[in-house]
Amino acid sequence: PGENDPGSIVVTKTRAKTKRPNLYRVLLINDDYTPMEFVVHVLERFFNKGREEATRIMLHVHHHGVGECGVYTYEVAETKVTQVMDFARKHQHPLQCVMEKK
Ligand code: TYC
Repeated sequence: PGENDPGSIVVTKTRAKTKRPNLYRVLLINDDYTPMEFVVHVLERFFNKGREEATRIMLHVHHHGVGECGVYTYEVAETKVTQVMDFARKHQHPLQCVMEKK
């Protein structure tokens, strides 16, 4: 095949680019004042965890200082952070929720 081969046909295969979205971890930060039960409730309500998983994550944050609640695309992660921060403020707890790129 080539320019000097009049009988040849070049077949170009194209491959659809399946680009994966950037993913973000949503993290809870430990503090000394937010009640454990409130954190468990947050994990159930905003991160769709069952009571057992929610309790496991809360205790992980309590003991290690930080822990993952879930992994989401940018807009979803941003929404979760805003929902948690608004809910914590409304109940006057200092709970902090942040997102970080994976
Ligand atoms: N350390 C808190 C307490 O002892 C509980 C807690 C857990 C607070 C997780 C925040 O993200 C947090 N009441």
